[in-house]
This record gives sequence, C-alpha cells and structure tokens, in this order.
Amino acid sequence: MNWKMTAAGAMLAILGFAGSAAAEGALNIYNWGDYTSPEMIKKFEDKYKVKVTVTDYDSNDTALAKVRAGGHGFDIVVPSANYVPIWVKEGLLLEARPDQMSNFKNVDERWVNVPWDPGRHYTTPWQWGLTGVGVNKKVYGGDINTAKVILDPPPELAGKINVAPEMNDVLFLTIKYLGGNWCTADKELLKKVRDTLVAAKSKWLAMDYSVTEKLPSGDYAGVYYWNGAVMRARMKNPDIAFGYPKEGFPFFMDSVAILKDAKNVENAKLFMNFIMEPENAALISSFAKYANGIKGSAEFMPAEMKSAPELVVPAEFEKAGEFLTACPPEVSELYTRIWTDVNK
Ligand code: N2P
Repeated sequence: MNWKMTAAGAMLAILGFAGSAAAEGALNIYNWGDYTSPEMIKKFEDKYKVKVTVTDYDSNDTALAKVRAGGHGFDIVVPSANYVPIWVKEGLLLEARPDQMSNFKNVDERWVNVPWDPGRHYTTPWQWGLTGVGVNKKVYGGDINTAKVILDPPPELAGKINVAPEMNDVLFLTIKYLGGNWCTADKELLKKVRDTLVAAKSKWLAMDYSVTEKLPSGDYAGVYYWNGAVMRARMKNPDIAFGYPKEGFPFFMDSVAILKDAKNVENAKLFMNFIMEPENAALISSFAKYANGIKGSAEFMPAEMKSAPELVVPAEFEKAGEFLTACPPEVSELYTRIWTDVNK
C-alpha cells in the first residue's frame, strides 16, 4: 500500500466518522411494535429533516435485555412505568430534563409528579391504558369481565387464547384472581399463582404480541391484552368485545426516554419536545388507540375514541384497576422465577 492510498483511506475514515459523530439527520427509536404512528414520524422527519428508524420490541424485558447488552445503536426507548426505575437505577437513561422543554407545559398535571420519575427529569408521557380481556362474542357468549376467561378458560375458548408476553401484567392478573395484593411475597399464594398459570397455559394457544391482526382474523378467540389494540381489533371485526377483569386489572403508562449512550441526543430531545405538542400526541393516540398524557390533544383525536368501550372504564370496574408499580427487587426475583417456570 502506498502513502497516497493510506492517506485517502484515512481521509475516508475521518469523513465517515465525522458523519456519524455529528449525527445530523438520524434518530433511532426502539419502541413496542405497532405502537408508533407512521404519520407522526413522517411529520417529525419533514419538520426537522431527520431520518427516523423505528425498531420494535414485544415486552419490557426484551427491551431491557437488548439495551443492557450494549451495541444497540438506539437513541430512544419507551419503557412502562413499572420498569422506568430499573432503567434509571442501572444508569441506562440520560437525564434529559424534559421538564425544562418548551412543550412540557402541555403535560397533564396528573402525569408530572409520577412515582417512577418524580418531576419528569428523564421521561415524557407516550401513551397509557390498561390490560384486559378481549373476546370474540361469536365464540364465547358468557361473562367476559373476569380473569377466569384467561386463567380457567371455558371450553369454547380453550386452545384459542393468546396472552401478552409481559411478565408483570400476567402475574398481576393471576395474583388478583387468587385474592392477593400486587407485590405480595406470600409463599403459599405464589405457589398457587404458579400452579394456576401452568394449568392455564396448557389451554392457551400463544403468548404472542400480534393481536391487532390475529384477534379480528379469528386466529385467536380470547386474549389478555392491552385495551387500545383490542379497540383496533374490534374496529376490524365488530364481534370483538372488551372485558374488565373484576378481580383486578393493571393500568400502565409508557414513557419516552433517551438512552445514556444515544448517538443522536439533540434529535432525541427534539423528538421528546415534539410529542408533547397536542396535535402530535393526538397522532400517536389516533394510531395506536391509547390515551396520552398531553392536555388539549383529545380535540384532535377521532370522536370514536371518546366513547370507546375499551377506553372508557365503566364505573362499576373503576375500583378494580390499579396502576402497575415496580415491586422490590427481591419480590421481582420471585416473580421472575415463576415466569421462567411457566415458560418452560
Ligand atoms: C400494544 C402495546 C402496548 C404496550 N401494541 C403496553 N405497555
């Protein structure tokens, strides 16, 4: 190799490096699948001349494991409330101070001083909702406002059930069904939780994420899944109905955070501020059919969202809902063990 070639090579390397270090024009988002409005992304790309790439995950644990392993290349992640404290504690998130951004004034007061991120130094609201039961009424006509549909399924639904692959949501449902409190460490109760889940799982078809297609198509006749996705399924197939497990169901909020090793921090901050604009938050919700935490966004959302049976919790079930929190690490360890057993 002569000197000139080496110099040219070095030159290219420098240019290439400078190109990615300056990171103008790119943003890599790691989010739950089928959850990010393409229209909102396009609007952001056009406004800031940034090329956005969205990569999907199907559970909090998948996302956490991937980022923990390093080398992911993502700038933004969208963990649920019960996971944010773990991300912060492990030093995976940048303290991006969304609370100091210009659009923060649009965040509903209710979602500012949240236990998982007091004052919102790390995260900004994405969407919130709850996990409940979705059933095809043509297949099963009985009571759907109970966890029994999933945990002790009627013969009509056996072998046709899909459960969200989200450990805490499933354990929450089962603990409540058996009369326990969330984050219980009661050994006897947890043994029952395990046995109930092992027995129930033999009657499930899948623990899969793709419900917006497979519930309306008839591949699944019963699901334990998030409300917005079931609303989308019902819009494709009116035989789908949503039930609120009276024994107890979990509420969630997913929040947008910037990763500590993000390469495109400025673009990620622009994105955080962008989604706190009511019209943009409305695009997010109109696509995925969950509520968001941004004041003034509802007026930009389709009318059917204001009265959707999946989004408006009936008064009689309001008390059964509980916000899903992070359990102490020693309790989470017990739950992880049960989950591993159930998934064997
Ligand atoms: C549904 C995504 C819901 C995320 N596609 C629940 N945290």
